[in-house]
Amino acid sequence: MQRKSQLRLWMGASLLTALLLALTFGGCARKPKQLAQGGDVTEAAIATYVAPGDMDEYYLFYSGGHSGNVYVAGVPSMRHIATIPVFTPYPGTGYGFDKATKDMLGGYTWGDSHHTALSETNGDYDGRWLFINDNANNRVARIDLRDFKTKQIIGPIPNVSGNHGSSFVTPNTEYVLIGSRFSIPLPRHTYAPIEQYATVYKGVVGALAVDPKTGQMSVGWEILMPPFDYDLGDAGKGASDGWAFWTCYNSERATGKLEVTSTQRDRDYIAAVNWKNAEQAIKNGKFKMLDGVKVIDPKDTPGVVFLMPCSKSPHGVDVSPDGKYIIGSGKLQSITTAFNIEKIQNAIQTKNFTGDEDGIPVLKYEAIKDAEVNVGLGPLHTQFDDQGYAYTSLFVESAIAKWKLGTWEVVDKVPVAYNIGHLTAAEGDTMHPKGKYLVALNKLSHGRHLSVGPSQPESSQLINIAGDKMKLIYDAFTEPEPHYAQMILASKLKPIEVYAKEESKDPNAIWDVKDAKVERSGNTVKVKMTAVRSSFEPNHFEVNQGDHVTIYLTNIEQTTDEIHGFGLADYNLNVVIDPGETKTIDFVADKPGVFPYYCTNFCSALHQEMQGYLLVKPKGGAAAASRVKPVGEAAGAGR
Ligand code: RUQ
Ligand code: CUA
Repeated sequence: MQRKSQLRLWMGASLLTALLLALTFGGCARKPKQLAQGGDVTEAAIATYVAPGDMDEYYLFYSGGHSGNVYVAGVPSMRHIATIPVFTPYPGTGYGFDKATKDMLGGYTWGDSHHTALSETNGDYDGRWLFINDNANNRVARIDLRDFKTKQIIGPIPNVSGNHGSSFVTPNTEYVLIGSRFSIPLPRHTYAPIEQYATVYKGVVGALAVDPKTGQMSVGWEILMPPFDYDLGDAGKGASDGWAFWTCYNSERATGKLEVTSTQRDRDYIAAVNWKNAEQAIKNGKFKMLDGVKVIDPKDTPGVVFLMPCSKSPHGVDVSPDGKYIIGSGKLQSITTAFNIEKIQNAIQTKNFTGDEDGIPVLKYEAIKDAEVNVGLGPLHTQFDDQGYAYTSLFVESAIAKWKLGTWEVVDKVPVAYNIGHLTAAEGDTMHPKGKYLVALNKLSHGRHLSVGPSQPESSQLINIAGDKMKLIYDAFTEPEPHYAQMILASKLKPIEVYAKEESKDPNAIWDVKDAKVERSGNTVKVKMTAVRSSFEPNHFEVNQGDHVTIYLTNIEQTTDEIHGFGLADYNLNVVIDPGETKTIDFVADKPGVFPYYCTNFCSALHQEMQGYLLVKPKGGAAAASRVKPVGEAAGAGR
């Protein structure tokens, strides 16, 4: 099997080489250009080409920014494979229309998803869950990687405002980190004039606890922080296990035009939280309740939080694979700072402080740093490979710098197109990065694709990092807007292909068309419905106007890919049921008339015949029905 696919790969590669050579020397109109970075086109093509029917080596999970989604692609092909809706309704999979997902969205129709966080065991991806934060509405979601579906959304999380410094996980997924990007008077919904910003407004950092069996999140604890803007985070591991770090800007506690007012000081901070001590403080009762959450005030609880001075307006903070170095990047300077966890712990023990902020000790910068690495302009985020190198994205310079941990020399740079934000290397934020691939997540893509007008996609560029020199090998594009992304070995995931009938826990599921039924009690109507190639059962049912209708719809198929949909026009209902899945559809039949329902997923030769009717008898009988205006008319149709 292995040999066969290797042979296929080799044959594919040689065919491709022949083709590319023919193209290069044959004077064809589509002559491949030399890569801008001087790389070899043929080599790049072979490195990224995944032949039809072959599989990619890695899954790439992109956050979808304000689209509220997560995108799944394969590496090295960079092909988009799926969209996982998280914070936003998504008709493509019927997400946000059935009762369970609608309840989970809690009335919100968007979120701003920033940082993917694959669950970890002993500091490595374990392929169980993917967490992602919502920067807008202070939430965190959990996707189950067994079926690639969003299973929980927690939030709005009390006291957190703008949950940006999230959802990084600790090495055994004990916690998912949370943090306030915006400080506000607490608890939420408290009013205080903006003039009191520096004294009354507060930020928090904290953690959601994760049930190790189920992945279920609950609010763990929070720490009351000065009114800075908590930006990015990362959990310690190895040598720094038990610590969590967040960068913060605006240590000036300024308001107004922050681009000026918050960049006055030479240094801002990284907040270092000893989360094991935080756990202990909670156990010892050293907290107060704030909006239902256990909140630690660092001035009454020493030993939990310390501030590490960092280059001004820092953005990313990233812990090296062994946990020894904490890399903080100040986006307004050309250096990135490598802090040493041993030195940090020493400085804490010897009380090598230079002052405090609201009772939180500030560590002496010179005592805790190992190096300032001159990486280039606008450093943001850092990832790691398996050879002891770090890769830092340079927003202003539009490049990636490769540098060595420990010797601190910058050994290579590759330009990207353009203005890179995050970057992600293969398992590049774990204790055992894999090297080989790096993806640059760029903010601008101008001129790299067919024009689609003023609203342009984001660009992601695949870079080969296997050799000494980084080689740009592929351009891909996505919908707005990936922030972070993570890459996990495909072999670590074993997704299911159908929901097994034996595992169904829904008490309202039925598995035989003969069990389909309509039950009425008062003005409540319950419909147990099946979907199977190529009909719904019941294929019509009648209710009275004003009835509360619940349909329990089971796709009784047990065959891969046999998905059915249920679209009901005028009632704005669209649900998709995967094989073996049951979904609950809940609505009030407030519009009288006859409404067709039909299968939305092309499932068989008789897919088009998979349809039925909802009949809604008008209040006051048939005479009233003829008086009811058609829906379009009532709404004032046309523009
Ligand atoms: S951010 S471009 Cu929301 Cu992670 Cu750095
Ligand atoms: Cu079922 Cu189309």
